[in-house]
Amino acid sequence: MFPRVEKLAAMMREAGMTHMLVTKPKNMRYLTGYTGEGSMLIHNGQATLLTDFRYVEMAGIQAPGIDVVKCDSTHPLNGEVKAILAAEDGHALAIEEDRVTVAEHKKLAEALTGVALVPANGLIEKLRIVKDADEIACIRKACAISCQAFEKLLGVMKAGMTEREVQLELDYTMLRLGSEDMAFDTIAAAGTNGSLPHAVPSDHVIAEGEMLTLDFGAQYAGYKADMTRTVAFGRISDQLSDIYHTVLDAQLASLAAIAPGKQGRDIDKVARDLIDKKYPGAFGHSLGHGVGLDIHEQPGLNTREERALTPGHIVTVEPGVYIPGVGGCRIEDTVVITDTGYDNLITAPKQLITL
Ligand SMILES: [Mn+2]
Repeated sequence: MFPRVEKLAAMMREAGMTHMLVTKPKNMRYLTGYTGEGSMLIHNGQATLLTDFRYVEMAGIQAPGIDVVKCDSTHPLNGEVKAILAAEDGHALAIEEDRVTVAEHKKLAEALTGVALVPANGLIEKLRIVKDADEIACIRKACAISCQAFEKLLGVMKAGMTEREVQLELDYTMLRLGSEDMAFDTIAAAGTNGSLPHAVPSDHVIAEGEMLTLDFGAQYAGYKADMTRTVAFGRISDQLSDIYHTVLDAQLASLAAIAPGKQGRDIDKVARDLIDKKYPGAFGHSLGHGVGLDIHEQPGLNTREERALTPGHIVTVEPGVYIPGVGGCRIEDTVVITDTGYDNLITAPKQLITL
């Protein structure tokens, strides 16, 4: 009934798991389409949603045919889980160990005496790492909205605006173009703020001679886009120009290295070696990360990633240079790995744009 639940069930059988309690909202959505609160028990190859009155009707609409157990104060969720395990002779429950809090774990352990709580070991994330055609289409759409919004912004953005004004204009434009939300809080960092990779937009007034880094993304059907562009206002210094072109060279070189079968660390190294030669230590974060329902997913493009890129992986490629007191630059695309290389979902120009 739910193909992804069936795939998970097969992985569970292989891992010797009989019951799994899914509590991450994105994982519940991925498996069945359900976006509300509650928990989902995967057992016997099926999904049972445990939720309260507020979500019972919605569950039937979003995930037609899903088995729903209505919980309330006299039928608490953990008690319902216990009853199902007891009826099915389940002695171990896999839980999302990177989500369940210490307090929740304590309550669960008290409610489920005699049941071992074991780690789910990221089985669902392993499924989510390879995107199917529908998911790729949603991320492509989110990226297209992001690029359209950037293009419109270029027509209205000018020196004299604050970072915050630019951020609001960009966010509003993405929403007008069909983005259901921001994929994450938009970053707008001008001048010396540009050395802060995750700067919060401020009342800083953008001046001639500064660069502005914009890191943003639209969201479509739950799926996120992630892109960064850095633009110049008026005439910038030779130093800033060199920073820009170093980052651009690193971004293009690492993109050119992308191919199925390559390890994430190989791609990271291409950009890192190039930048370290000119600006040692100025590129302090990883080259990229997976994107999907979450803004940071697997696989990574970083110094440790040994997994091979596989068709259906969607990753960002985002080298940067950050120099405190001077400024910074980052250029980022979101790409999908294909059988022969990659498909860049971000089409916005990358040559230095001067406004
Ligand atoms: Mn990113």
